[in-house]
Amino acid sequence: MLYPKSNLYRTVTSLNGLWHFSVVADDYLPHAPLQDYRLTAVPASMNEIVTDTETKNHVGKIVYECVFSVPHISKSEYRLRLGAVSHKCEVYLNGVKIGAGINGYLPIDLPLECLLEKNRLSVVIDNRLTNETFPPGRLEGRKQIINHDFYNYTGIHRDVLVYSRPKQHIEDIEIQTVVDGDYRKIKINAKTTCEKISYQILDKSGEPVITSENSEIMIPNPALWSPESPYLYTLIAQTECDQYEERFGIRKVEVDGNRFLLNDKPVYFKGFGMHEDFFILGKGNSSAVNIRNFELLKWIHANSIRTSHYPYSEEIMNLADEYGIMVIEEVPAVGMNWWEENFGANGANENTLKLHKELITQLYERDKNHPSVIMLSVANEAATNEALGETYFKEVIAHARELWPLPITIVEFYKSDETLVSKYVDVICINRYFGWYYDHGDLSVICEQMKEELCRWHDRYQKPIILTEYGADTVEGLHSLPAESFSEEFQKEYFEQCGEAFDAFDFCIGEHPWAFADFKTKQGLTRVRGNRKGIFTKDRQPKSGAFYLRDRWKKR
Ligand code: GCB
Repeated sequence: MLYPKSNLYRTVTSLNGLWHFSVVADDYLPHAPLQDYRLTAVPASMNEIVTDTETKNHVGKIVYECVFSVPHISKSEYRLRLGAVSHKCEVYLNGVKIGAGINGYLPIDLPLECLLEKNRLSVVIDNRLTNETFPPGRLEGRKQIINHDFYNYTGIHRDVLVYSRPKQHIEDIEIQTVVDGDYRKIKINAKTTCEKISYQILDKSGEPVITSENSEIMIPNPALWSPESPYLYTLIAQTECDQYEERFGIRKVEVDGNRFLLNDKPVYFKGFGMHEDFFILGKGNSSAVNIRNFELLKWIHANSIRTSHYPYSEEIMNLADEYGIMVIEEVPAVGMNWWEENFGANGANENTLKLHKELITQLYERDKNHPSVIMLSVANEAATNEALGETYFKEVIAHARELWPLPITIVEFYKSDETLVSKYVDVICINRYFGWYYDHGDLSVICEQMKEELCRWHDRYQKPIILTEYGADTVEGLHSLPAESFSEEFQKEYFEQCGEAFDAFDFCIGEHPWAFADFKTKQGLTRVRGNRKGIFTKDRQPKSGAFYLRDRWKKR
């Protein structure tokens, strides 16, 4: 799946901006233009824009509508790309259904076949989460029960683009890089309806490196991609009537014993789990917020992130390539730890499993050419301790391995002797909150408990381990000497204790404190205006712990 780009053969028109929207009944069909509407913004979540609780918390259907026109271009076809719509949607052009979206975090790309002079685009969104959605949820009438810790934002969260491409076009490009000893090659797998295709590779400064009609190209002495040197090449694929430019990097990823190797060198992961979340925008993509996040990641000497708990926008993936931030990609399988209650006694049904696999495929289709992606997480804190969970995830992981030529992981909540799934993955990823959810406020137990935990996992699996979550809610400006929970001092000392434990073992290959920044979640007794475990506040200012991590990671 190629991202829409404009060039001599292709055009892109953005439909971002003001749209009409309305809450609608379950049987609503957009046969006629909306009469009774309110204004909303794309991309954004509607929840942080409206001022009435009823709309903000609406569970059910909502329609978004806009009108657009595009010039007629002979020998070209138009398509529509919605970057992400939360959660499910049906898409109508001039009242006629043209397609549907199955989840809130991956693009919907549809042909626009019957365009008129003026076109009415309607997106009917359903924000309900059930046992057949990702993430899953449960409904009690109109009440939405969710089992994950982030706000259930509703809206069109990423760009809406109408694009044209030639009827005879390049459909897709997959770039595989092969690095073996001194041997470096790229293999291009291009899908095209054209007869002939040729390739040119440009270096970082835009200078041509090589031209070829062959889909296997040797690049003499290539620069490799890494966080220290995020070198990107550009591939230009050219046919007689189409052209497409794709950036790529050359790198080798491998797990060897206790080590995670990038270009044959051991990696220590420093970074965060995060959320796409900001004031007023909700989950709406914003270039300014994205760049601020990456500037902060570099400032604190991070080299990696996990896209907890769903795929992030394409723009974020491009920035990760460019800034040199390694990405553990995660599919929106979060909150799958209540099999009986949510999925029934027989576990997840066939539709759930099918969709889970489909999302892994779609994510691969979207992100396969990003050098920053170095591992795939198939779920966060799932019921890996149940026999049904084992059967389910064994199949999910096998499917992921067929596609992704990368290490695979699952982020674990259960203990090393409880999980039945960690044996199938390459890297152990665990979330642990010693001194917070257990022995709350006791800084003295953290280091020992963490060390014991790391040893238990390593003794059992002999695999490298990353702490993908650990942390403490911290209210900025709250100080306490000696440190007490919720204060900035507590968060800092908490990280110090954890750091000491991680440094004791070379099989511990990384630390991702939770979370990059404070974020909105459902209201609850432990949540004072959201989850406050951020190392940065929601407006992206550092808490005291950030300075400790910056210092530590500079040396690590
Ligand atoms: C977790 C979850 C994460 C939560 C975090 C917390 O284990 O993976 O989504 O936000 O704990 O703060 O409770």
